[in-house]
Amino acid sequence: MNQSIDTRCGFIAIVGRPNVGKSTLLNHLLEQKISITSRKPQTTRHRITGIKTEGNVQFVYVDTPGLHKEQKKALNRAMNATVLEVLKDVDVVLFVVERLIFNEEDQMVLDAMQKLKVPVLLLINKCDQIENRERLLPHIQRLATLRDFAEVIPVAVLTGHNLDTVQECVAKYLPVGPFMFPEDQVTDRSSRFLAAELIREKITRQLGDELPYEVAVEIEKFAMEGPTLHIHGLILVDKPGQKQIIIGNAGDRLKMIGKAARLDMEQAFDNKVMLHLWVKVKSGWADDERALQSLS
Ligand SMILES: Nc1nc2c(ncn2[C@@H]2O[C@H](COP(=O)(O)OP(=O)(O)OP(=O)(O)O)[C@@H](O)[C@H]2O)c(=O)[nH]1
Ligand SMILES: [Mg+2]
Repeated sequence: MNQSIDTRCGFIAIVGRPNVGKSTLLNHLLEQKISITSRKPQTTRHRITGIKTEGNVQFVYVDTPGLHKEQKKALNRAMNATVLEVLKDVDVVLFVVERLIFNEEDQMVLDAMQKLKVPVLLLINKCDQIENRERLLPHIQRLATLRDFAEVIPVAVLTGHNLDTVQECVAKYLPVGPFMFPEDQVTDRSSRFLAAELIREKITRQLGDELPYEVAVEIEKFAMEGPTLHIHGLILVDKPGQKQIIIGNAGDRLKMIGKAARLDMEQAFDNKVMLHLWVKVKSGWADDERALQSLS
């Protein structure tokens, strides 16, 4: 039988304000870590595609940076622009909010989708953290008046609650058509990109609030030598003081960052990894449109 008649395939954007759990959702839907996560807002900076093929359905999920109000720096403006760009060309949208909150930034996301004709599924995440359960239903009813959502689904991504339902619902709305990617492909991002992101994740997670978000990572080497994958990562910071914070006492912190990143890389690349990290000051990169392009 002709595959294009039998199969469904489409793009599903995952949007929402920072920190609601979009990247965690992508990783759980894929059952694989593709997108980095942390408890801090604005962790994701790029559009990240995660592909899942199950039976006759291919889901092409697109994780996006959290849409946010603060747009002073070029980096922040670029992140918001990425979200709007992704929304232009998708088949289904997963709009993620959290707990019983719907604030100004959630409203911004909703406004950005005003003219969209494709189905928007509203996911209320972190339901595991809702103490007053009886308040959930009225909250859902209120949110349902904000737009004609195709579905409203309470979920807890971390515990997996209702994720099957999400996937089943998404499948219903995907257009009939041939697969766009090979069935075993999980992302369209390169291994180099994933390596840089894993390093950035460990920095974001380990540095608490000591460091602003002005850190970027470039991979200078990514090569097999014998049975070992050698990766060299250059960490760019904005100010000399930040370099010292990342390096830590006698290099302690950089070692911890390196170790955690290496362990994740070995899992992601299914190979022994030798990771070298350097830190360099490159002032103003988060405000430099050209530098941003080289990072995307
Ligand atoms: N309790 C609880 N925490 C969750 C759940 N889903 C995600 N989180 C946590 O929420 C935090 C933010 O998750 P991310 O996936 O990085 O959020 P994001 O929306 O991608 O954030 P940005 O990339 O910054 O826009 C992390 O600490 C997650 O572990 C959930 O279902 N329950
Ligand atoms: Mg994210």
